[in-house]
Amino acid sequence: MLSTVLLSSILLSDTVAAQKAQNLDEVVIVSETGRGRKRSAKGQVASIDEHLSELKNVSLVRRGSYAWEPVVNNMQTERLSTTIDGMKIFYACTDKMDPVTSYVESGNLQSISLNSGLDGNPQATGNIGGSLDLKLRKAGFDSDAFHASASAGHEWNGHVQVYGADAALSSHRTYLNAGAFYRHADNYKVGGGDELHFSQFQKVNVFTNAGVRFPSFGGTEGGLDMLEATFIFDRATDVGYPALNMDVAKAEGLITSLAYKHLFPRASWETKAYYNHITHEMDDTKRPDVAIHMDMPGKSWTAGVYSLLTTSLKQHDLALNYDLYYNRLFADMTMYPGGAAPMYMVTWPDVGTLNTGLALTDNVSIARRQSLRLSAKVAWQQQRLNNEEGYHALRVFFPGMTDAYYQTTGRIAANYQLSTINYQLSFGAGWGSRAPTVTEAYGYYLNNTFDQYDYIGNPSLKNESAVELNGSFNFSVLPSLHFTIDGNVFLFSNYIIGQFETRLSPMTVGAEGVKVYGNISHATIANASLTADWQLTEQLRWNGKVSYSSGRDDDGDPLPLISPISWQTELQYHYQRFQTQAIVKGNARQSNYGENQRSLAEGKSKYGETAASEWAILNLSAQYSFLRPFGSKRAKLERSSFVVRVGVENLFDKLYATYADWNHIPQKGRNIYLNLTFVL
Ligand SMILES: [Cu+2]
Repeated sequence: MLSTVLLSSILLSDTVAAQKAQNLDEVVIVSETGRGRKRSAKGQVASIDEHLSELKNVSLVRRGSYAWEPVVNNMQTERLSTTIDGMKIFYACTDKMDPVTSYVESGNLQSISLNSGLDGNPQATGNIGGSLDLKLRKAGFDSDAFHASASAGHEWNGHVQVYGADAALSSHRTYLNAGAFYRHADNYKVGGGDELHFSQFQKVNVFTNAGVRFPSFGGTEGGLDMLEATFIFDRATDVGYPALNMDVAKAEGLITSLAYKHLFPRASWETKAYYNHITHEMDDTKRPDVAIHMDMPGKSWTAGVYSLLTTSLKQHDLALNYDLYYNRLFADMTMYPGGAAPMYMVTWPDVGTLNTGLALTDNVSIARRQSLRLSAKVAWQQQRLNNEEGYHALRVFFPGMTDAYYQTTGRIAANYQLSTINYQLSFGAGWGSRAPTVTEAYGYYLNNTFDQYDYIGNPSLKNESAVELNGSFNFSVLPSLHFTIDGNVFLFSNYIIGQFETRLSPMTVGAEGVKVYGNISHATIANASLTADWQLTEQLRWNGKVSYSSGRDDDGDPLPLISPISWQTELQYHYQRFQTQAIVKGNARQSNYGENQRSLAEGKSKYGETAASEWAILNLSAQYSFLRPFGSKRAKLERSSFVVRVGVENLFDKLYATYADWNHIPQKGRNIYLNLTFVL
């Protein structure tokens, strides 16, 4: 659906300039009409999580069928930055049930771009592993008066239903688009046919964007000053989390922004103010055998502004960004032990974070085939604990703590690229640091169901930092056969991770003990991959990929949730408006987990991870687009299209769980889907 974009040339050139200056490592196209190699076989009907899984460096931690947690370069949320069109947004769940990617829908987005490692997008802070920016889809200024699209999808396993529609009105001076998206899923069946209880969800999303271009002095055409506004409302209800002890009654996000843009002859300057608000309510009332019923709501709101200037000066493509945001995070918990008085505690003590930063990136063409990219950011932040009760509870463990903290973080990265006809070579290095997250610094008895420990934050944590080295080599064996080898290594100092604290006893029923976040002197995460791409004939294309990762703590023990060897091979056949593909993918056995001798002697698995079996599945898909595909500059009628996509995932109905499936909840069994998209 939502295939109504035609950016005016003025906006398009602006976007291209911004992308050049950002050196995007990978982009997945979400909207039906966007152009680019990477997109989901399910088209725009795919969930954000499915779109994300198309990215090479991304894997997803799954706690249910909704709201998967993106992992980049084997690093989770704490070490990543996720922004929506440059806007900061923070999740509101102490159990990570709501990564911020769960508060948008495919219909809202044009694409998702990923910058791997420390070379982040200008608004990113704390992005050691990488930064994701979700690019909103806007109608743009265009002479065409009206576009509309509608889509519907059905998946037989779990009776997933997806409906979406949108419409856009645009002219040279103004545009307005609006749309709605609805998803509903029942419990799905795992391989072999068993139903996975509490894997249902429901979600609605509405959005609107509007833009005005002011007339230039003395001119009749649209001018160089424009104002753009965005509004997104997203609400998920009755979301089951089969891997956790609780579900979600409601997770609601409100995202708003107002941007002012001015175009200079060789530059663009955008200033955006934004506000977003998230409410998250957990629910265990539908679970059988709950020992102690609990209420656990969380709230997050963020207000911010950024101002980005991009320009081209001789051989330089420069981007200068200033940003400022203020975020409030509060979560509490009320336990209702049968027959006794309720117990109340604050789990995130209403932490206010004021963060401001300055970023500069420069893409320099050194010679005809060589370029250098430099990026740097420095950020300063203040945190204040606004909830007295939460502050005093934490102070019992840290008598020296105060209610305000200051941190300075930064990053700097350089990357050199050499391109010839036969090969492309790039290597880079960077350094960056991040401040502890609110959970790591001030969390209070947060039960982690992965290792069954209650976690307490540590306000005296030092910033974590890392040196990154990366390289990539792309070469052709035949004109039609390309290989890419790439790798990166992150050498951490003061790596933040939970550590056993035997002097404290847990509060959660069934918890094994307490961990307190601490800095370990060093840790290493390394990733390497080999990809091949072969255009066999004009119609037939093959690609394959294998990747290897490793993560070690200061004792040399494996860090948790590091991918085992993973691989994928895909054959694509393309003839006119018909396309079909077969993908086989799998993981080797996950046998590298932190079960060292010392912790085993104490009867503990260091990070709670256990083995995951190897697996492989086969997916088939096909698509046919009737009428002329969108994008041709013909008459409007010819631009309309009707796309049918059908496919089957996990054809052989394998029962399997990946290393990233929280508590080994099994993946979907055989799943047949049919998606229809109509674009006018
Ligand atoms: Cu939650």
